[in-house]
Amino acid sequence: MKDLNVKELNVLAAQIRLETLKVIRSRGFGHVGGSVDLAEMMAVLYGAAMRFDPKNPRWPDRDWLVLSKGHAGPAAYATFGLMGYYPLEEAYTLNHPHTRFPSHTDRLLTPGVDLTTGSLGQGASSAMGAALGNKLDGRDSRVYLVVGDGEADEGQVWEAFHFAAAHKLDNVVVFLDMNGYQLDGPTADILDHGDLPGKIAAFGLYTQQVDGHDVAAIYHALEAAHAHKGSPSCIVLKTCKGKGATFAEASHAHSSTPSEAQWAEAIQAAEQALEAARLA
Ligand SMILES: Cc1ncc(C[n+]2csc(CCOP(=O)(O)OP(=O)(O)O)c2C)c(N)n1
Repeated sequence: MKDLNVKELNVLAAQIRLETLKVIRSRGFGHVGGSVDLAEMMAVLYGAAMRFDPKNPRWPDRDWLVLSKGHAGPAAYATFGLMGYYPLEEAYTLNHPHTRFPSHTDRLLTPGVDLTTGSLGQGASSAMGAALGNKLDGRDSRVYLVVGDGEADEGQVWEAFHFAAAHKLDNVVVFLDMNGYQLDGPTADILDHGDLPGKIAAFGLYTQQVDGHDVAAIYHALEAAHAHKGSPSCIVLKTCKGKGATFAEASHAHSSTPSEAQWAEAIQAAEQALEAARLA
């Protein structure tokens, strides 16, 4: 890990949030809520934790990101653009015909995407396979897997956790985005998980819970996860679905089709948040 620089990471998170909004705006509508809430996590991963080479996206010794909640693709596209995988403006073609930037992440299309995702649950299993493969190959690469709390309704997620614990995959860090909402309402109303962090811990993952919008808390949790040996880790991120998107933050909407005026207001607010982070 790079040394912790809170200001730098907050600036990066604000850039990621702004660019995520711009990417989705290029299509006019999309999965805003569950994309913008990952900005701080993405900033810590790509700004301080991960080993990657934008000029060689398939570098065998890279760390992997598996965005199993693949509908958050725009947050990945914004981050990869900012990291130099491609000119950022290219991602302003989200879901346009022949784009390299589909709404859900596709490893055959977009540099930086390690696994194709979108069918919820499947990314969790694929990520554990990649982690086991890296171990068998003698690589010290890590796999960072991002799962939604609604996604955790899928039995496949738990099968993947079971597998990872049984195979002692301590090269895996799961981020569980606990924003409390899924596609059509609060997660607790649709299929209540009860004590989600407790259940993950019971499956054998070294589990921590942090404020998902606090870059220092995420950084320190990652340090602890990296230091932990013998079992996979999970960092439960307590997040606000729609964080920083003026039209989505209060409603926690899954998909948004804002008016032009709402887009303009949201972009302006995100620009101001970036400026404030730079001045802090
Ligand atoms: C197997 C499968 N079933 C249903 C869907 C449709 N779907 C897309 S996103 C979503 C809700 C996901 O909720 P959550 O994981 O909490 O995502 P977040 O709220 O963080 O965006 C659903 C049901 C899907 N993509 N895959």
